[in-house]
Amino acid sequence: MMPNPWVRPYVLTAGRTRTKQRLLVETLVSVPHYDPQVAASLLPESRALYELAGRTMSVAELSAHSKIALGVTRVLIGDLAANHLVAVHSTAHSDRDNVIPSLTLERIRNGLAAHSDEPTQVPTSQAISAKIVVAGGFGVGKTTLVGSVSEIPPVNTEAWMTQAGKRVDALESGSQKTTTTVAMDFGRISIDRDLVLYLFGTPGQPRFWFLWDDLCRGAIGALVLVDTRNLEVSFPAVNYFENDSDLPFVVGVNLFDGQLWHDLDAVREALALKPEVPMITVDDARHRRSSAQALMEVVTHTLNLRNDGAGVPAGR
Ligand SMILES: Nc1nc2c(ncn2[C@@H]2O[C@H](COP(=O)(O)OP(=O)(O)OP(=O)(O)O)[C@@H](O)[C@H]2O)c(=O)[nH]1
Ligand SMILES: [Mg+2]
Repeated sequence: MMPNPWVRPYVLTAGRTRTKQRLLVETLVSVPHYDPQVAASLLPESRALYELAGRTMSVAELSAHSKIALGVTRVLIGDLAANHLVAVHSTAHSDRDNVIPSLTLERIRNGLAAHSDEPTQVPTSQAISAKIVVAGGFGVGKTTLVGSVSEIPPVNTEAWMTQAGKRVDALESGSQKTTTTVAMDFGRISIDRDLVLYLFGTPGQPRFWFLWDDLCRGAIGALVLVDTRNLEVSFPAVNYFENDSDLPFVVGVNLFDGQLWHDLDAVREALALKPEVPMITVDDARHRRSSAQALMEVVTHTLNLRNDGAGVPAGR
């Protein structure tokens, strides 16, 4: 059953915007014991989420497929979990340690190196998830890169996000806020049946900056794509990771036509990039191997920072 588009999002949650469970965008949700009678007893939105979670998917996928705002999805999943109808899986990043174990990072790196176009595997009930953020300005190849390496078609359907969820309760009297939609890329790579890597492309429009913190929370790191023909469009992304986030990041020069027009040092200077930020080239974002290689560099960078003891661990 499709959710009712005429209900203001937070009416469904009685205005609540928080959950007890830690529900990151990549958190996997599954249904331990599907019961059709339970499904029939649920309100349409909760029912839609319950049915979808039967396939074990992330909070972001649940939101995108059900077309229920991310914040509302979180609250409804929280309610389902409180009633033991769905299981909320752990993520690779735990708030307690504020770190992703190095062994998990190595598993991800090896998985990216080996990854081929195998059919999607259904994650086990113990499966955990991790994520890498793909950022950069308009037209730098974010969707292309995510799409080339993902085992699912890029889910850049309109993932419904509400500004209300972050800032203003939609029910506030006189509020003019309505639901806004954002095309958000995400992709999925099953490292194995117990570990799923998600990729999230950041929405570029400035009015969605507030989503970046949410997308970056608990991530392994970020890949910031740049196009040397149009460097300035990626300035805001570089600024964000330099100043507003402690997430490790790597800058990837997308070569588009396979040619490096400017020396990497010149690009580094133009971006005013600190020397410790790695710069790599992405030979062709349309090809899985190039894209996987770039993602491996992000994982390697995070591991190196860890080993140097210099870096802040993945996560915020
Ligand atoms: N030849 C070539 N074309 C590419 C490559 N990467 C991206 N493109 C093309 O460049 C255009 C923009 O790429 P997108 O992946 O849509 O870029 P984006 O960063 O998602 O763009 P926005 O979401 O609009 O900010 C598309 O037409 C792609 O097909 C590449 O590595 N080689
Ligand atoms: Mg795009």
